[in-house]
Amino acid sequence: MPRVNDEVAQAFEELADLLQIAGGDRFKIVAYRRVAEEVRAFARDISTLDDKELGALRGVGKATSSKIREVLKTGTMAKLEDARAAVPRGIREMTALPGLGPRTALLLHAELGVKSLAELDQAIKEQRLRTVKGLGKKTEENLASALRRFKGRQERVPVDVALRVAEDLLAALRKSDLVTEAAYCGSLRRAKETVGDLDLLATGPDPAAIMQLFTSLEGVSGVSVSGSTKSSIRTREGLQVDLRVVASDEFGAALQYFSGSKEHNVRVREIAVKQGYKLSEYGLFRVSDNVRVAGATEAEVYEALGLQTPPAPMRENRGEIEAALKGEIPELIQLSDIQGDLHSHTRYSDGSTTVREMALTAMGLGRRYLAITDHLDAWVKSHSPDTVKLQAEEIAAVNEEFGDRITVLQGVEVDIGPEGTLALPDSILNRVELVIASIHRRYGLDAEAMTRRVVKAMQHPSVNIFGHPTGRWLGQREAAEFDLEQVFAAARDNQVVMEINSNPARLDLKDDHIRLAKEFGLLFSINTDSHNPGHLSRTRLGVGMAQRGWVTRPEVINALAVDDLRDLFKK
Ligand code: DGT
Ligand code: CA
Ligand code: CA
Ligand code: ZN
Repeated sequence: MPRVNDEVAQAFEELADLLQIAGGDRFKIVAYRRVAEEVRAFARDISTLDDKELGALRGVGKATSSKIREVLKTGTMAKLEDARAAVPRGIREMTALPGLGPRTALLLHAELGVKSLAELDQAIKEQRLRTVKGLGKKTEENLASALRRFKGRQERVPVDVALRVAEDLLAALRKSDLVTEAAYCGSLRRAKETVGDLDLLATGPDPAAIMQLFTSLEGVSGVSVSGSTKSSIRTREGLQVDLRVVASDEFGAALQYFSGSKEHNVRVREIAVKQGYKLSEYGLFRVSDNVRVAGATEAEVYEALGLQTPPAPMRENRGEIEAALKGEIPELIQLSDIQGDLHSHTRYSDGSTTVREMALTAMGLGRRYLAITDHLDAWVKSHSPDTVKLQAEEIAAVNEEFGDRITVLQGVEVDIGPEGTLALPDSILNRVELVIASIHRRYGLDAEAMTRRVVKAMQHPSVNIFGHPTGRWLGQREAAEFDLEQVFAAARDNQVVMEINSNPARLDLKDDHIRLAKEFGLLFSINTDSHNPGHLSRTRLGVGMAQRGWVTRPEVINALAVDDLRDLFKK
């Protein structure tokens, strides 16, 4: 659709919203919305229309025509400007929140005096929305989660984007002779699923020159702080990046401090104080004589305090301090442990390419096996019923060609219906080597129905893996509200493996849920859910999430060799 049409439509929509908030004429409001719809749906650029053609659009009379001309000429209309002036800016911002229309915005303003997103946030925290007639507790909860998502979308960046930016910047810094060491820390190093800002550290003999280099790097779109030891820039991706340059004997202490989390650091500092030390980003100092006892490496800081060094993804004060004190930090799964990938798609469903192309890329990444797990239900319905055989032959040919370098397994990803039945007949499920069962539709069932649905699916003897278990979609959809404990118990009883889906928009299961699943003794499969070859390198994102969930190598089925894996699937 032409961009000008969109602009005009938006102006009319905004006008309608504002008039509605201000209590304007209902018929006019409806008429403006209709014009917006009509203009938006019009295929040609409306600025090319003559008066007669413009007047022929549905709902467009003489007055509207001239308003459209006004927007085309000036980008706005007098009437819209008046309406904007009549409605406080904050209230206009509020209507940008999904689920908060003009009617509710008006009600909130009239009843609670709320006139901005910040005030809305406050009112929700104080549970005042539920006191308003016509709103109630459910609306309050819905708006609370909409607001959280809205804030998240505005401020936080997905981990894959942050990782790419960080690695590009670090590579550019490391390439220079000015920099002896550089690293990223903060939430990215802790492998969080989203990142607020990037925290980089560097060391080198001439800090000012490093700063000079940093603020002029390619991809920097703005510089907000430019000091001799700290600079902040914004990248093209809209990500804020802080760089701190420290002395080389402070590097470890700074890495420890800026890796966080804050909660973890508070605990470590308490331990330091109890032992007569002071810990800061400059080092670990003995209070009695102010001598620095550690600081060059992170390990020496932890060691001096009698602590094991917890891997960064564990540092959330969720038990890792206790474990480190007792020397019981688990040996977490590493990317290099991963032997294969058990979830991928090809042209047999919604993937972009062939089995062979996918296998080639997986091979290049050092994978020893790859499971092709297409959604075969649609294909089976619309094509020959022997799709499974056809695909099996294609896979056999690829296995023949690549010999012992990579093994391609034939699996399926089967949809779990609302009642918990699987979307493919047993005759197909029995013929493939592995079955991933996942939910793709109808997430809105209540918790009880969802739980029943998932438990029933797991009881099907063919199911090996529960795919992207909670269905969360970062910034858009929360984890489904089923009873995780019942589901995990059913998975244990039926030997179903939990997926840790590495799609950066999913990262599902997430850390807390992984730890709960571990308590049930469940196993995990860290999968990419690739729909094209580029997705196959996402594994490390899933490994990061697994590390945040304290997962060890014996708990990960795709750290097994392919023969052992095949045994496991013959349950
Ligand atoms: P983010 O950026 O929101 O994704 O999360 P972080 O963890 O990267 O937080 P950020 O960028 O505000 O700070 C980076 C690290 O610096 C943080 O993880 C721990 C450390 N830090 C920041 N402020 C404080 C503080 O007030 N006290 C302590 N102990 N550490 C702090
Ligand atoms: Ca940060
Ligand atoms: Ca920061
Ligand atoms: Zn999939």
